[in-house]
Amino acid sequence: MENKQHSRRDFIANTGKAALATGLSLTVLPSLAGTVSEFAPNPFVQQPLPYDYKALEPVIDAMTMEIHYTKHAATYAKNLADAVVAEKVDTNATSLENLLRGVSKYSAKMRNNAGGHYNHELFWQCMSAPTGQQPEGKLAAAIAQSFGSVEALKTQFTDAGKNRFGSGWAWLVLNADKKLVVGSTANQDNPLMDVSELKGSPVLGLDVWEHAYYLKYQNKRPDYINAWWNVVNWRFVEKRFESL
Ligand code: MN3
Repeated sequence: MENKQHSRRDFIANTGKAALATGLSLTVLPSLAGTVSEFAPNPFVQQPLPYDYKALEPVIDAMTMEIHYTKHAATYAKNLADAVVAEKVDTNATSLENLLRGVSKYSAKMRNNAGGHYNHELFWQCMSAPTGQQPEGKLAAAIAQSFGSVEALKTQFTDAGKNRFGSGWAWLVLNADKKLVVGSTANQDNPLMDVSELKGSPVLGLDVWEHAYYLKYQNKRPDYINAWWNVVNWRFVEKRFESL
């Protein structure tokens, strides 16, 4: 089942690339139209996890992953689908990112669930089985320019996550000046939103809600963040950065 879904996703992604390469119109792929910086073939729908629930152990335990994906994140996706219908959003005509950019025009339900869905979809992709990867290429150069070093970036980002009071997210963001910056948002807000103080395109996001870590780390959010660096999928983060 999961393999089948994966190959379907690969097929869609490759079809999109092939269409670009041959100059075919992307109108045959409405879900991709105008959404070049989005990372999912159908951004309004929860995508299969790119790995097993236990893949991120020992950093994130299988039960936390399963509850997080099938309960918390699935609920955001369902509530987003309801809000999109209730508030008459044409998902063929607008991207999820554009909806987030103008989210102040919609209800609190839309804000919480569009943000919650988008943030989790990005979060899953930002992780992979512990590999000891380090940032490379253009992303590594941009990190050196903005922060001085990867270690300095990690310190700032970890502080942003630790110091976010209550529930929220820590972010590495490409801002309007094409500079990398670090910050955090409350609840399920994100830096795409017009209501957010931190603004830009999310490159890397970290969920610091207690549901993301409480079973294993209890109240020790800093321990969770420090361990989390071991499962960051820098190969994905590099691609994401280069797509912006
Ligand atoms: Mn979460």
